[in-house]
Amino acid sequence: MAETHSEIAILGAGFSGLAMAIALRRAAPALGLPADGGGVAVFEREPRVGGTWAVNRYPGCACDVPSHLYSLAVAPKADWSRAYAAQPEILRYIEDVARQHGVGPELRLGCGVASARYDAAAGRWRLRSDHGDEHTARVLISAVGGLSRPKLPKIAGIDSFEGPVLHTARWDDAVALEGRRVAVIGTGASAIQLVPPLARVARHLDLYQRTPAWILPRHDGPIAPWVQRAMARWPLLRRLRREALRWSMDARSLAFVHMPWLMRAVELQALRHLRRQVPDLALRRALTPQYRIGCKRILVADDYYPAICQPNVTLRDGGASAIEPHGVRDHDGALHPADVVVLATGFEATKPLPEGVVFGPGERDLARHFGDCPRAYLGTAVAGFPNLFMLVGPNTGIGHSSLLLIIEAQVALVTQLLRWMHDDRLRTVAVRADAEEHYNADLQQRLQRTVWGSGCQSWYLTADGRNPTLWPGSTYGFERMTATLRRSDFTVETGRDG
Ligand code: NA7
Repeated sequence: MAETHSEIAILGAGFSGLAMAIALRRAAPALGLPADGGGVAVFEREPRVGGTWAVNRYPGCACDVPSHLYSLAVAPKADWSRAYAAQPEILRYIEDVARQHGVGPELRLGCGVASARYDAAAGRWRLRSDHGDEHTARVLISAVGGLSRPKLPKIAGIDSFEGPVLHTARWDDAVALEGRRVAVIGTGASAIQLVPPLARVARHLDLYQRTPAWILPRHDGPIAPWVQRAMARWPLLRRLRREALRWSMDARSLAFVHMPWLMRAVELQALRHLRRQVPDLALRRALTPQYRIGCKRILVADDYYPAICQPNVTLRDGGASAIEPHGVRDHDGALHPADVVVLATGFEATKPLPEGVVFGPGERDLARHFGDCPRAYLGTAVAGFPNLFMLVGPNTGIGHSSLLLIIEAQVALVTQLLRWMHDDRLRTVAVRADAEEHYNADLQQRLQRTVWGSGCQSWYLTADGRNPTLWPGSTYGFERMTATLRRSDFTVETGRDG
């Protein structure tokens, strides 16, 4: 089998992997890398770039962060067509960004990494691709994203269903839904986007709800062409719009993190939205959440409630108790026929990396090391795993603003680490265990009073209620925290070869 080598290997070509590849190109001279992307290999399992935006292709898929904030600072876009961009426009944007920044030679598309093992004697990561090819790299950067592994529900009899079973993140366009009876399991962010377009084409849609979600109005709509032109002509306008969005969204972190009681005012707004859109009292009651708003991700939708009120849609409150070859049993045991089952059941958010993939020195499995509750230093470095950096690692998720702001802050931090390695000819860099410990003790302390711990079950939390996913603060706070590299928090080995 062929063996190749690069200074840096990146796992994943979604937003974070590409942002990293772009930063490496921009900093290439300072890092001793060729300017043409040489020295960097980006491994991506899918045949195209885009990450979560390439695989989530279900009807209605869109972002719930406003477009002008859901774009990279290094790749501004003036002509977003809608206040909240839909998946095809975001995917096009990602592809354009890669092209405009020349990211291409470093891409290994359709080439997943089956395993990455640290070879301490050689000071190299040894990667084996899904095709069995070997690759070595001095530094490994995981950019696999927090929501990349679909969560498949353990519903009795699910394997016995005779029709197609689709997960929202593994959509198959070949499965026809027009005129069919569709069962949708789950009522989270993906489901509320999927239900309206599905209800328009399905003969009947049964929606299995386990927990009603809090939903705010989305206020989506097209951005007028003259506004797009003005933003292109006067970049300051676009920047002002972005900053205004960022400030207003970040201000919410105060309520999420420090004053959960303030969320009551937001609950009233959501209840008003529900009252306006759902006239039927019994249905309204079934759709009224019983937990503090913000504890699970707050959803935004203008067309979800109206879709549920359509005559061909039935809300099956209480969830699905079993699946049989030709239908789904509701909470009360009644069987409802279905031709297709759609699982809108989310992701393995607290375990984004499976076991058996990344092994540090001494064959230590990173996923096992993480156990049920992953932790890292600034969500980026893990004690005991030299020359490994993570993007969108533990506690970097953000419920109230754009994850891309966090990603760019992490990319800047990793670039600083790489620059240090280059300048001081370092063989290895690893975060110190006590620095990681100290950082996480502080983090968990701050997480204690947040709305996420106010008593609901969500994908943010582990089964025992710990929070390994979210950053308890503002995007500005994360940026400040990661802006200056504290070298004393790391141990290094000098004497780099090559
Ligand atoms: P989410 O937000 O995790 O939602 C998953 C939904 O599926 C949620 O309503 C769950 O109910 C439901 N679910 C999960 N397992 C089951 C079983 N076994 N039976 C019935 N219902 C179930 O995932 P999404 O894909 O919607 O969104 C994920 C993120 O992607 C989103 O926040 C954005 O950041 C993008 P529960 O509430 O757990 O009772």
